[in-house]
Amino acid sequence: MEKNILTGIKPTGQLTLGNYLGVLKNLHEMMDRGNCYIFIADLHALTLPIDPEVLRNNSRDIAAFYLAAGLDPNRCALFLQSDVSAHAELNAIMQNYMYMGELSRMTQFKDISSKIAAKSDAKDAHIGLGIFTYPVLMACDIVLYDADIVPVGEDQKQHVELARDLVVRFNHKYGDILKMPYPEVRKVGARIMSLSDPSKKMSKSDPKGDIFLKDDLAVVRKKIMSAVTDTGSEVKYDKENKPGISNLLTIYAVTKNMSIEDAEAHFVGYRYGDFKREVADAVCEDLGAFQERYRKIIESKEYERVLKEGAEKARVVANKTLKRVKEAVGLLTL
Ligand code: ATP
Ligand code: LTN
Repeated sequence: MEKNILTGIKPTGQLTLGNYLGVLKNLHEMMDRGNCYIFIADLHALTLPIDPEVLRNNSRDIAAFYLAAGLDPNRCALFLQSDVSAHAELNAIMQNYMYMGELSRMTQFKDISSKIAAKSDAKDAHIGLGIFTYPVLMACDIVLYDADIVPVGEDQKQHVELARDLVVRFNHKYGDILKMPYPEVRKVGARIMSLSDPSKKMSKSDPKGDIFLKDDLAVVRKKIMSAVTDTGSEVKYDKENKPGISNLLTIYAVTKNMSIEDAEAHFVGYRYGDFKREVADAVCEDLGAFQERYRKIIESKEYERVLKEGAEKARVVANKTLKRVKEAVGLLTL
């Protein structure tokens, strides 16, 4: 039977080269592998303060980015999480089956809440409930579509593991109701690091060292040319001792669809400067074509129809799961 593949992306900021290489570039392969559900996790974006107009624009952008990256709306469902009410409904049920202890052990929650708590201004130091219960909603996103495979970056693996715990717990109590999902973290490009500090993930909420997908190509080139490198002069993949060079090699390999070994072999004898120039050429060529497609999609508003039709397809599947769960726990479905 065909596998169900589900992934979500939070519209909290400008997408980065990390999102592009880690997720968007794998769309083709993903559609070949199974039934794909791809959604914009806009409810998750509300877990930290965000300006309404920024949220709206980010959501539109993400839809257009997915289409520009080659997503075929006839072969998958692309939709807004908030447009399929079953996510929020299932969340209201599932929050009773996850525990405060396990949620408080989540790395993302610990990181974010400690940052908020450390804020100097006490009035900004409130930690919303949503960031704490984030993994409950995420588990609902996953089980609603009977997802077999959940492609995520390394940082989100822990949340998918928790969704698996929930499935075991729920099914143990009510029978075989929920499907068991598997997190899938890609090897190459799974974690693109910051260009200014290669010990940190390139992340849209930490914009230093980022390349944004909407950056001017001249800016992209400049950022790559001034990326932090390491001591020594050899272009070699060695994450421990050469994190900066290893990151640039990863970026090159994923951009060119080649293995790290092949990329390394290609750069034997190169100096850092020439190496960076070639990485910049590769990224700019790829990103330039991508940006052109994105602009056309935004102008034509093609994303609106795609999102509406995607939500219709998603609702059919999600509502079936929701009904199964409601019946299992004893809610009357009339
Ligand atoms: P934030 O910093 O706000 O957590 P993010 O940049 O990590 O945001 P998400 O919306 O959390 O982005 O993630 C979207 C998808 O992109 C996820 O699958 C995530 O793991 C992946 N991703 C994010 N950053 C990177 C990165 N630097 N390298 C590879 N994949 C990434
Ligand atoms: N938490 C994820 C986004 C996300 C997601 C999901 C990913 C929300 N729900 C379900 C996979 C499956 C993130 O921050 N990247």
